[in-house]
Amino acid sequence: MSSFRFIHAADLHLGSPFQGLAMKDVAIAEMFIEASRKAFSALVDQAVERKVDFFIVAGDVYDGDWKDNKIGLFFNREVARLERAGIPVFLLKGNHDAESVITKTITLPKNVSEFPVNKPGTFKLEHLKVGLHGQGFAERSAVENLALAYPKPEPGWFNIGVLHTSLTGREPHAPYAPCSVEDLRSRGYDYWALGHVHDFEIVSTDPLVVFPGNLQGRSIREQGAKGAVLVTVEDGRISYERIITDHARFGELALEIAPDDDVLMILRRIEARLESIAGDMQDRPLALRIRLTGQSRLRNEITARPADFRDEVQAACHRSHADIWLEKLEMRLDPISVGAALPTDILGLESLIPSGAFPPELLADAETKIAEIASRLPGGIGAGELPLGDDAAALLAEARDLLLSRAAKAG
Ligand SMILES: [Mn+2]
Repeated sequence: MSSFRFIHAADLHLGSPFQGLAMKDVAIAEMFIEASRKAFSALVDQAVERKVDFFIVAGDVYDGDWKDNKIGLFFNREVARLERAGIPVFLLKGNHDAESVITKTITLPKNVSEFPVNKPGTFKLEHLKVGLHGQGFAERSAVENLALAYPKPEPGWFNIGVLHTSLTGREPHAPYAPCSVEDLRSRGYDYWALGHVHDFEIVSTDPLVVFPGNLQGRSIREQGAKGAVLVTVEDGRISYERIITDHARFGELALEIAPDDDVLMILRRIEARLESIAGDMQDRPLALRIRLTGQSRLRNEITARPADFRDEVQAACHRSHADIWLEKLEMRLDPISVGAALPTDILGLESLIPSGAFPPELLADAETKIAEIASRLPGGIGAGELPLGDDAAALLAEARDLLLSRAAKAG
């Protein structure tokens, strides 16, 4: 068997709107949007430098239909660099860039081959004795087990199955082209290049079944290092390594504060925890979600003016590293329960506003109103995404705290 190497990438989601960070931080949002493109360019650089023999993208090159041709022009320019380096590219359509979803088109260079969508197809690299089998998505939703219809392996060749799938279920990813690892194994291939799940995962080692994850995290739900996989086959022996491509990262920091902490002390605690985080950034900007918990005598004061306190926390982030951006500040503080003087509730607000769990009809009403607001927000809100990053109960609790603490201050 010949020796060769290839890159397996998936879920580029080019054109994906940026989710997270305050809308007012347009420059910061731009930096993160730019990161998705830079990540793909970095991967193309690696493919050319390491002289790979071919390049696979297992679905979701595009995040959805193009607003204009900008993203198609970008992709063409990058894959043309692969063509000039003599590297063939194999694309598969996923749920986000299914045949019926993408209406615009830019002619791609001759090195690009795309798997058919109505039946499985095979591409052969005769000189390497490599066969690539795959079927893309015709529609956004693919409910059949596509893998079962994949063709028999080319005998004596290195066979690769390319498939966009959630396997038997990978929450929170939508269930598409469902199949079991056993179904894949039954095809008798040497490697399965999967796409759809955004986390890197070695699903099986015999045969090697891999989700490379996406190239760039796009929201707080996509944390940690992101990239593709470089697979090397030497005399029938397969090895792989990850190529990290992300140019910006998302992270989370949970911190419990002490009841008597003043604002300065809270900021000092945050800065102390940021030291190691800043050390790990390797020149990437970081969008950080900070969650504060614990009892605090400052709870009412802070909750009454959330924007000022948020700016203080952002400033603390910048004192630790110039490129730590506060993605969100989650305040989960409890009032001090013992010996605390309750504010005089002149208006009787506390008795009017439900404490504890909210009644279902109030939650339903809140959800309707949030949906109304979401439909008027600028781009960036995907279908099924919670527009304000929290569920209705958490938003109502925040609103209740804000109202009560302002009323307490006024009283
Ligand atoms: Mn997908």
